[in-house]
Order: sequence, then C-alpha cells, then structure tokens
Amino acid sequence: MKIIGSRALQERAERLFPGGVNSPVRAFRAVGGDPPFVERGDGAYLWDADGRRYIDYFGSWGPMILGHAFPAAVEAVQRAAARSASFGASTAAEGDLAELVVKAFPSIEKLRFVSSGTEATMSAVRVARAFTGRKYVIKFEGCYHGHSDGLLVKAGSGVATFGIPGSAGVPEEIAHLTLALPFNDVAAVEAAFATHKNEIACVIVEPVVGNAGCIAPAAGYLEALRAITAREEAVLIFDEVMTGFRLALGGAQELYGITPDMTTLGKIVGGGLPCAAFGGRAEIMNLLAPLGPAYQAGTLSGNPLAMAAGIATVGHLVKHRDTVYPLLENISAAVADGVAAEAAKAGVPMVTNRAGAMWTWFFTSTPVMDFATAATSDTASFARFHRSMLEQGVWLPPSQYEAVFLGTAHAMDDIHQTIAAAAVAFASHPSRPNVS
Ligand code: HOZ
Repeated sequence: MKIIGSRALQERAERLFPGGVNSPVRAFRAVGGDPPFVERGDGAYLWDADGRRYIDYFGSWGPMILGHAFPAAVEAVQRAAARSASFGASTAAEGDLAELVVKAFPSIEKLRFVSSGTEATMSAVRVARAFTGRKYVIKFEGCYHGHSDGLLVKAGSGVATFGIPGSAGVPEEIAHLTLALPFNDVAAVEAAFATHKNEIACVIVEPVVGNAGCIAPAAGYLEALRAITAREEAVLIFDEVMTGFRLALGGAQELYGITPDMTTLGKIVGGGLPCAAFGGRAEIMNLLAPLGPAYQAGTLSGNPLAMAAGIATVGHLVKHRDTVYPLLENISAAVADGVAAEAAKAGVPMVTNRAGAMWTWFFTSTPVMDFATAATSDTASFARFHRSMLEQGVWLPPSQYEAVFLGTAHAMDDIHQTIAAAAVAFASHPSRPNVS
C-alpha cells in the first residue's frame, strides 16, 4: 500500500527509526510540530508529500549551493549511474575532482575522498596524531565535527540542540583526550598548550562556526591559532565541511588568508551526494596506508556517482566564481538584513551573524561570539518563528544552533516573500512590546 502525506509517513517512520529519523535534528523536536516529508526539490524550492511548496533555506545543510536538481549535476550522475554505481576500484573521476579541489585549496597537497564529514574529521585527527605522536585534541565548544567518539565533546548541531552534555557511549578515557575550549578565546588556547606541553596533536576548528548557529572568528583569532599551532608543532585542521566552496571558492582559508596544515571538506564537494574529503600537507598525508602506518579505508570512498556530482558542482563554481560569489553575497545580505530589519521594526530582540551565504538569526540581544553567548538565545521564540515561517512556505533549519544556507537559485521574489513572511511571524511574536 502506498503511504502518502507527511503525517502518515511520520507515523510509519516512528515505528522504524529512532525518533522517526535518520539524523536527529530532522525530527523537529526543537521547534515542535511534524517535519514535512520531502518529495522533490527544484532550484530554491522543496515540495512535501502533501503537495506544499517551501523556499528552502537549509539546502541539505549546505551542499545545494546551485539549487536542487542542478541540471549539469543531474545529467552527470545519470551518465555515471549508467556505467555502474560503484566499483571499489580507482577511476579517472577521482583525480578530476581532486585536481579541482587542490586548485581551489592550495593548502591541500594530497587528499583522500571519504563518504561523510564524520569520516573526514575522524581521519584527519588520526593522521594528525600519527604525525605528531601526541594524543590530545583541542576543539571548540559548539563546533560540530561529526559524530566520532572524541569529537562529540561539547559539540554543536544536534548535540547543542537537544542539550546533550556529552554523548552516552563515549568512554570517559576517550572524551578526556579532547580539550573543549571556548571559541574566539586565544588565552584559553595558550593555557591548554601550557598545561599539555608537547602533548597536543592538533587543533580542529570550524573557521566560521556553523553548528552553534553562525559565528565568525574575531579579528586576529584564526591568525593566533595559526601562530600558536606552528610554534607548538601541532597540526591546525580547518573543518571546512560547511564553509568550503561556500564562503569563497577556497573556503574560509581563502577569505581570511590563513593556511592550515589540514582541511576537511564535505557537502558541496560532493554536490549533494555522500562525499567528503580530508587533505593537507603531503608529509602528513603520506603517513596514510599504504604509504605509511596510519590506516583509513572505505568501499564507497571516491564513489563514481559522488565524483560525478562533485565535478559538475565544483566545476561550475570554478568556472563562474566571478559571478557566483558576488551573487550569493548580494542575495544573502538582502534576506538576512531584510528579516533583521523586520525584527527591529517589531521590537523583537535579534542578533544576525552572517558570513557570506550562511547566517543565523539569534533570538537574543547579546552579541554572539561563542557557544555561551549563542546559548543566551530564546529558543522558544526561535521555535515559534520557525513554525510561523514554515506555515508560510519558508523552511528554515529547525534549530537555533544551525546555520541558514542559501544558493544561487534563490531569486529576489523568494527573498521578498521571505521578508514578508518574517514580518507576519514577528507581528504576533510574544517578545514584541504590547503583545502578551
Ligand atoms: N548535523 C547536521 C547539520 N549540522 C544535520 C544533518 C541532517 O540531519 O541531515
């Protein structure tokens, strides 16, 4: 029997999947209501199983920078699928995508393709430990680097959304090797290196945080991380799973002019298919098997369908970088500032943190520069805003601790419709003066 309609699909999903989902934030628990079930996407829009259309502001959490069903990517995947979905053997396409990546990210001399951001960050940390012979890892509160044991400590994204203090199932002995420090606090990094002299293998950071909501680095912060890690001979890993190919073709490292030792990529690099990568200095990457003693592998790594979608997407960004990035900046500014202006008009306290085509509207009046300040947000207000926007056909990420993502398919009409929807949402907002 064909099951139709989001409610019916949700009931079936709840019988089959924990929380009804295959990834926690999708369950909408932080914003309430049932999540719509997506039937298809085209350009800036999603359609659900009840036939409703939404303007999409999460873009599969980042990959859909050229919009859904981008024709060149669809054709490339169809052509690749006709030649077989998987070989578990090397193909020319892996080198083709790798060449595009190293050209965009000059800090990457060698790389490996994997299937998810979690694999990329987990593997990068392993190689960094192999390279330095040290065991401690510095990460930052509210940054999310996938769900490997050691990187879940004080993580963002769903971990922050659901207020999980540290995941069950991660032994204390493993969590203890992760030093979670406040973002944008250079003194905390200096103190950790002083306490653990010659014991810290790497610093892993989202150079612009996307998983505690969007938080940009303070002036000089990334430069300080670079200088400290170089001095202490620790590996600096930029997790650019969200920011890579989004903030600029060469990601945050291009935008801020910093050269990390290693970089992790995901999302856009695979054009929406399961694909991610980690890479960096050749002397570090050459420690991987079969050249060296650090092990990492995957049957689906460099999968031909993912390579095809990645080449079509990244290839388009490379070819059109001079028009794509200014366009993304203009439409992102228009919608982020437009909604912020409506909040100000309605007297709703809101801080808008934006870096290019990713941003967060925080429901707080405290400037947000780390996880503690992000957590001053009124998440109940965010939930009401989210629900109202969804009812008006605008689908925002369903958590205060996620970033909004937009793509080149969003047109000015969509932006105006979004701003008008926000005005309606704020008109009945409880934080508005004189509204009880
Ligand atoms: N953790 C992802 C966003 N930061 C959510 C992935 C998903 O639910 O698909």
